[in-house]
Amino acid sequence: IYVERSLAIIKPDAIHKSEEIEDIILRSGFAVLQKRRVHLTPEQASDFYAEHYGKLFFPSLVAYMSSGPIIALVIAKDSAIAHWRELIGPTNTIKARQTHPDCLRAVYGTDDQRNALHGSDSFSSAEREIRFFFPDSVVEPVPIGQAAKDY
Ligand code: YYY
Ligand code: MG
Repeated sequence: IYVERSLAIIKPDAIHKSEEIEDIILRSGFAVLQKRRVHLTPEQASDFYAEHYGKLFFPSLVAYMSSGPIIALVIAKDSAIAHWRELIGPTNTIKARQTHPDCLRAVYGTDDQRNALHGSDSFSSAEREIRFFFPDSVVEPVPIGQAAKDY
């Protein structure tokens, strides 16, 4: 059995709350395996969100994600991908405030686009997104119990 990993991003609108958010991540039982603060160029933001290329919101999404520094984290726990998605909540912060008032996007997000946090949506996107931010990271899965002491 191996721990599952997800990419998490603290986006530009929530960067001033990053310490508080990292604290919540740890208290929710995730191990933080890697962490990097970066300011993406518009081209890098476009690459990261390539699946949304051509959609109406794409240009403003790219502008938002390259508007300031972000923090990318590799987080790990059992079912990390689903648990982190559940913790951050629905994509649209405004709707999230109505239906999931305690989720992180409801608390830290700004509007229907600037939603404070990113989470990988599947195993394959997690692998791709982790490699995007941490190209040199180990590819082998991390055995449970070793995450905390080895990283
Ligand atoms: O995975 P998640 O972030 O919850 O949503 P996606 O559908 O993958 O969209 C990525 C990103 O794009 C979202 O976090 C905000 C933005 N966005 C938007 O501005 N307007 C939409 N209608 C849908 C998504
Ligand atoms: Mg997505």
